[in-house]
Amino acid sequence: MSVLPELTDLQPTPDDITGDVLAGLARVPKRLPSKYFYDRRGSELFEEITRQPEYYLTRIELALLEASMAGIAAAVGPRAHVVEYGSGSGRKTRLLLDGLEDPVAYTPIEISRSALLASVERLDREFGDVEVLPVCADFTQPVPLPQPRRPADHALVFFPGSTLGNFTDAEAVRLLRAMHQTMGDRGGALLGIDLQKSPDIIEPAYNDAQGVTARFTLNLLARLNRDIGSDFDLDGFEHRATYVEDAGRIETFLVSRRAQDVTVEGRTFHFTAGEAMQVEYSQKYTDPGLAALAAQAGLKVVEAWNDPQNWFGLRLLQR
Ligand code: AVI
Repeated sequence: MSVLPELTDLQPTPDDITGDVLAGLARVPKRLPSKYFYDRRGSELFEEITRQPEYYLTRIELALLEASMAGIAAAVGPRAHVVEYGSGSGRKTRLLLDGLEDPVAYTPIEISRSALLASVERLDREFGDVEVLPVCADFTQPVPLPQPRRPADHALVFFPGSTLGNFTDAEAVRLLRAMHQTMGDRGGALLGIDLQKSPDIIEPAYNDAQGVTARFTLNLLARLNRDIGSDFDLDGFEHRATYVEDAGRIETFLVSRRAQDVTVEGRTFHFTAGEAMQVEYSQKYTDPGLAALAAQAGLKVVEAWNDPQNWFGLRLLQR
């Protein structure tokens, strides 16, 4: 029988969330952090997004990972400690752990305890030789890495899904600096990045016909109401996602359908009718753009793999 690996639990407390939300609502324009999308329901809805026909990112990245795995394994080298920022559903992780040569350990760092436990339980059962060392934490903050029993040759940070694009450039550089630290001298980082292309392809991915993305965005408010006692009226807001070509990113907002007040921790915030609160960025990259961010973190792009249409890329970064 498989025993669940020991969990390092640094999950954010309701006080952390309240602090972030109060700070975001005090800004002009108002802003909520997208990292709070991923409670249990939010993680389920994100999984559902990845199955929508318009959301090409996951489908293409999985195929690309599969097609490029031999080259990735050769570039990464044997006996890696794989450290994943976010654990997702584990589909990409499974391909990576299967394809790398003799991986020693796997550490997913994931903010949602339910998503972390579900994926870790499955992976631990499937990969008996790989020590699984889960950490429940916000990976945007420094996280001490657990040490595997069998020494690894190097660390490989795995950050698929173009999740880097959910951060502003300044935050992305901070995250890349954290990766620089985690990977050590001989390590690397394997990033999945969505590439710039026609808005006709990008915009529908964030406005699917079934409305799953809209439910995902609105779930942020339901989650905050439950966890920090705010009183957002879910019928009072609607999802809006637009591709801003100059910035090369999708900008997602919750737009107030009417003038209304929202209370958080006894503080009242007024929304005008039509006021747009920013909730997520999804940056789309060019190679020079990514190289510039990496350089600010002391990293170089040393290998690149794209799908045949150049819609999505995998990039290996090293010091
Ligand atoms: C997780 N992240 C990379 C997704 C994205 O594409 O920005 C989250 C998402 N938001 C709406 N749809 C998907």
